[in-house]
Amino acid sequence: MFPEKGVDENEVLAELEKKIEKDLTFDSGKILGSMCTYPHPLARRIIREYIDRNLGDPGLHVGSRKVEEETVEMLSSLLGLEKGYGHIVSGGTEANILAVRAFRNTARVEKPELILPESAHFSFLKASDLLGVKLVWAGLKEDYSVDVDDVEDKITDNTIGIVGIAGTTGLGVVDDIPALSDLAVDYGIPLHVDAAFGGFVIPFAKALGYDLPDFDFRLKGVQSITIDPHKMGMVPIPAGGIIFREKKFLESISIPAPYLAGGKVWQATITGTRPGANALAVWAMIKHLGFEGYKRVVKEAMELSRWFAGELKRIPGVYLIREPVLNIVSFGTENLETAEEELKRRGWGISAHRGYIRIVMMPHVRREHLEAFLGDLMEVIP
Ligand code: 0PR
Repeated sequence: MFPEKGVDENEVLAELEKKIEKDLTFDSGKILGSMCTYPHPLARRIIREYIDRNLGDPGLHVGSRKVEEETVEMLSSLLGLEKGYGHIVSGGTEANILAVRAFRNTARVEKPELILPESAHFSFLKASDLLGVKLVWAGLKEDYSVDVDDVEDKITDNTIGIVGIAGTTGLGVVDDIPALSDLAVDYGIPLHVDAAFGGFVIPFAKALGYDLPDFDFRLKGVQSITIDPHKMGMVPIPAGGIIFREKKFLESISIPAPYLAGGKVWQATITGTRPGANALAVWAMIKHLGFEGYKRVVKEAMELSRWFAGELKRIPGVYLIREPVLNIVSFGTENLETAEEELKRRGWGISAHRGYIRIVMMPHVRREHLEAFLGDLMEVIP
């Protein structure tokens, strides 16, 4: 019911606090299955301060628009591209939708089809539904990466693009993007890399010496990349990222908004009015942490994952789905559903809907949290 009379601020706050009391918070150490994290204090400060900035009307917020451009430039450079074209968007879902939309609009075929791995995130189902693009699923190999031969077999005249994943949602697997890129070049089809999670992990892990495939614009077939600052970038929600190699992709999805303060403005994003503060926070976090800072975060997360995987292997009745590739460890148990239920009852923020439990070593996850979790796990398995 819409209240007739307003009430005092403190009363509202007290009522609200009560209502959200049951929310799990990142500082509780109980959230182990999320790809989001406790936002960095600098990012929080920026959001608070500049919450009014709207990138949907860049003529009003000229400075913020420039900062978004610089952010896209910095992300492009992280991904091996001197000048990229893109936006800070609401998340990986919007970024993936924009990529599929750009591929569809530039391909101009009557019955568009997109080839993607069976491990792809469900955001592509939304893209398919919204854009009338048929999804053609490619199978996975034993190591859970996409079967590139199967991708090749599925290419037709209707193929508008191929998707590769750099950090799958369930297991953190990185597809053989170099092989997919070769295919893309050979057949003249654009390749989109969903690095929503891996984009803020792989470049740093490679610099630390982890053996991971190339996945970015250094590969000629890669035409677009999703990279989400609101995952391992430690920026508050919403902050996704989409980068295109060429301007034509962005232009193909740009709609004129003729009456805005900046004169005739072109909008490529799904959202019109959109938070400038989050783009400013991405810029600030990249400036503040730099490559070295993110490398430190990733080093800890990768080491913790290897340690955790080793501990899991020592528990009878528990098995790893595969050795960790990035900072995600997924495992199964004999009576998974009962174990999940009991772990949740004990307050753990995890899920097992894919047939395994996924633990994501986000920056808020510490060894002591995992030790406590392992203790509970040993108690709940038969
Ligand atoms: N691409 C990949 C590879 C993803 O893993 C995800 C999200 C997306 C795209 C879509 O990104 P947005 O959710 O930003 O639109 N993967 C997470 C997942 O499904 C999303 C998530 C995050 C779920 C935090 C739970 C959570 O607590 O696991």
